[in-house]
This record gives sequence, structure tokens and C-alpha cells, in this order.
Amino acid sequence: TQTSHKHVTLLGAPVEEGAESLGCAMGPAALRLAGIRPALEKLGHQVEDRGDLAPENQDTFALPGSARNAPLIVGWTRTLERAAYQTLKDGRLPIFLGGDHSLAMGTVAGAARHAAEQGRPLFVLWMDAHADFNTPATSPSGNMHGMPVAFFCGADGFSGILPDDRPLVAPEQVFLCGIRSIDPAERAELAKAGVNVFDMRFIDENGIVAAMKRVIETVRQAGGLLHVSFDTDFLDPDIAPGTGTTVRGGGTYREAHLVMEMLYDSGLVTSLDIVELNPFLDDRGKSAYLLVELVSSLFGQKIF
Ligand code: 4U7
Ligand code: MN
Ligand code: MN
Ligand code: MN
Repeated sequence: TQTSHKHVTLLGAPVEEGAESLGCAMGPAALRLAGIRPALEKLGHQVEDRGDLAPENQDTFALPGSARNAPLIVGWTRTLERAAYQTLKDGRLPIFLGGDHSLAMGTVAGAARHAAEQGRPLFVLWMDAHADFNTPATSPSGNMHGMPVAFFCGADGFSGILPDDRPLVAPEQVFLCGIRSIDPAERAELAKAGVNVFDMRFIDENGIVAAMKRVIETVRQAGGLLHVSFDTDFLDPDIAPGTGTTVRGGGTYREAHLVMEMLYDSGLVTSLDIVELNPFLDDRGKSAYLLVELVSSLFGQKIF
């Protein structure tokens, strides 16, 4: 039964310069080709596709430390912050089609501005093999797709990208799920900040349902909004080879669907990123099709 159809806005963010290997810029096109729009429409949702966004020009911007392509990523961050904020303000549910994960610097910041204006806490569910908690000072690679969580939690080293008084996300309101690759400095900072981490060992020992119940209960009790940021590499590389930073031992097909099904039932999700799909590395569209399937589960597709 279709009880709560949503007004969904698709926004392409073909950014790839935050990643080591290029190809994520083809992600939005691949997700569209795999049928993301008709999949949502079939479930009864009203869908608008705003096409691909373009980054604001920031060619004079420099960040201290190691942050490759910072001017371009800063331009994307400012564009996406506004797009996320405005789409949510219009009462719509934005789905950002990535693009590498640096795009979440902007999408989460925009969602945080909107939540602050509503007087409601914003929670972030980060499905990923990685913690993405590096800064230009700690990053071993300089790749900004490894930094967004530190950015929206307010870590040092990012000043000037957005206004200094921008709303942040409290680390206790961030849940990382599926984590199995953390850098040493990143681990120390994560623990210090108090971010919630459901790593793969937690999932092995307790099941993905235990992790999701905690997230959903916490958000519900706080009357919060929930942004989901889904990195393709959360998934095991056997089922999702189309991403640049695969780590074996990832989420299974059923674990991923169950997460999405539970989130749909919760009714709590207010914005979404689908990121790090690299069609150049994919196997006959397999990862793109799987991501569209997972989005369907998140929007009400039932097994029975
Ligand atoms: B992704 C890494 F060093 N931690 O910072 C880094 F291992 O968005 C990887 O999660 C980051 O895919 C991966 O470069 C970023 C590395
Ligand atoms: Mn990531
Ligand atoms: Mn990752
Ligand atoms: Mn990646």
C-alpha cells in the first residue's frame, strides 16, 4: 500500500576531483541510465530531475595542508550547500547523484542549515567502508572525499569554505556504518570527537538490524531529521565492483536491502546521497543497477 508518496528531487553532482581515480563524474549519468527516476515513479513518488549542477567558480581559494583540488571542491561545496538547503526548504526530498564523496561536505551542510532553521537536530547515517574523517592536516592522500565527516562536524582546517557560523552536525549525531578501513590519525580524531561507529565487526557480532535499530530509535526520540549518505564501497566489492576504493568484507546484498527497508519503515529519511559510483570500473552496469534497487527499497519497494 502506498500511503506516503514523496516529492523527490534528483540532483546530479558530477564531481570526481575529490577522489584518487577519475570516473565518478559519470555516476549521475549511470544512475539515470539504470533507471532511478522510473524506479521511484513506479513506487508512486512524484519525481523532478534538476539535471546536473555545476560548481561555483572558486579559483582563488587555497586551504593549508594537503587538500587536492581544493578550489574546485570548495566551489562544489558552496553550490551543493545551497541546493540541499533550498530543496529541503521547498518541502522536497533531495537525492544527490554522485559524484565522489566530497559532495557531502555541501549536501550535509545544507541539510544542517535547514534543520537548524526548523529547530530540529540533524542526524547523519554514513554507510561506508571508510570513516571519511580526515582533514587537510591528517589526510595521507590529500583526497577530499576522505574528509567530509570531519568537515561537517566542525574539525579544524576547513575555515573559509562556508561561513564560520554555519550550523554543524554534532559528532554524537553521526552514525558510521560498515566501516573497515580507518587511517591511524583518523582513528584518534574519531574517538576524540565521539562519532558513533558501527564497524564491520559490530555488524558481524550483532547484526545490521541492531545497528539500524539504534540509529532509528535515536533519531525518533530526538524528533530529528535524517540525512543518509551511501558510499558504494559500503557494499562488498563482489556485488559492487564499480567504485574506486573497494575494501573486501563489505555489506552483503541482503544487509544493504534490509538497511533500506528499515529506513523506509521508519519514515525518518529527509535527504540522501548516492556516491562513489565509478561506471568506468563497473561490470556491465551491475553496481549502478544495484544502487537503483537499493534506492527502491529505501522508497518503499516491498519483497511481499
Ligand atoms: B571514500 C583514505 F587513505 N582514508 O583519506 C583517504 F585510505 O569517500 C580513503 O570513503 C578515503 O571512498 C576514501 O584517502 C574516501 C585512504
Ligand atoms: Mn566515503
Ligand atoms: Mn568509502
Ligand atoms: Mn571511494
